[in-house]
Amino acid sequence: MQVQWYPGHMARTRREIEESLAMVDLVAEVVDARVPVSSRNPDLRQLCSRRPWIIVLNRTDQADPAQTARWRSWFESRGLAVTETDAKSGRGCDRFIPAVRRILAEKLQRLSEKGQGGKAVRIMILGVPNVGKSTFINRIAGRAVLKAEDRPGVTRSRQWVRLESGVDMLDTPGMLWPKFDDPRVGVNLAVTGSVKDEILDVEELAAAFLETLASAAPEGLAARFKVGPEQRALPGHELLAYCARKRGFLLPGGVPDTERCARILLDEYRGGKLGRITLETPDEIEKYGVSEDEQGSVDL
Ligand SMILES: Nc1nc2c(ncn2[C@@H]2O[C@H](COP(=O)(O)OP(=O)(O)OP(=O)(O)O)[C@@H](O)[C@H]2O)c(=O)[nH]1
Ligand SMILES: [Mg+2]
Repeated sequence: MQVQWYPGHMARTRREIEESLAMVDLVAEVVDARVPVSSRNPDLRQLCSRRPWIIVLNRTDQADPAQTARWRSWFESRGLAVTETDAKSGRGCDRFIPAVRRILAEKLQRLSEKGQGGKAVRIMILGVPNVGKSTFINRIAGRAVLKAEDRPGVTRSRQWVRLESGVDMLDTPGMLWPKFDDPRVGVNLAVTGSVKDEILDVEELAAAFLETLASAAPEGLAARFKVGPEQRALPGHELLAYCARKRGFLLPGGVPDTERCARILLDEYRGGKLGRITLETPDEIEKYGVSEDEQGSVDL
């Protein structure tokens, strides 16, 4: 399934990020812990590759904790600093600023020797839509300065937020890239809410998602939709019809109401009713090959 979503304002966002880059000391990329690779925009990496970088592995409350630990090691083994957060409750957010100060320690030391130690540290927050960038900044700031809502595209322009601790944080609109090379990336971004629902065929999405779930979380599917080992290998559309029948979602004449089932499946996943499920693991990603263009070189 191919999901395309690159509205006009994305190009403007890209330009604004590029412009702001010279002003910031560090880039913090917020990613969704349920899809830590699919929710990374390759364009952003390229755009900001010469800045110190930290990964904010957010939405950890919705992800499988064991997988989150594996992802953390995976990123760290590639030389990237990581903080794990649940911006909704605030868990983990207090470790972010100390981690940033550690990364910038040498630069801050140099500035202080030059008598410029009082300057604010400037951090740009980047990420795909709806991962929790604005909520994260609100948490760190300790007040709800930025608008945050459960849909993609809430933040429309850049906004600086000044913290008492001598840190300035720049919120940016969520950014996608023009084309997903792997169709699973589109599915993962749609399921986790980074792509607007209206542009999607919900049944097609649910069918593709069910195939992922059948391997990533068979327990959740078994508990809510009675999917047993015999059904797991079914093609997505058949699996969707099976789930609709098992839940009693039927149209007149006993036809499975696959559209209703699709909506409920997505709602239940997003609402955590299927459990804390991470949709991609480091092993899989290694299998389908991920580029190694991480931030090796850093301008401090
Ligand atoms: N469960 C959970 N929900 C979160 C977390 N972080 C953010 N949210 C919720 O996710 C929704 C989106 O949050 P935003 O902060 O608006 O996301 P954003 O990345 O700024 O989105 P755009 O501005 O649209 O790009 C809100 O309903 C938040 O409450 C988290 O760690 N866990
Ligand atoms: Mg926002």
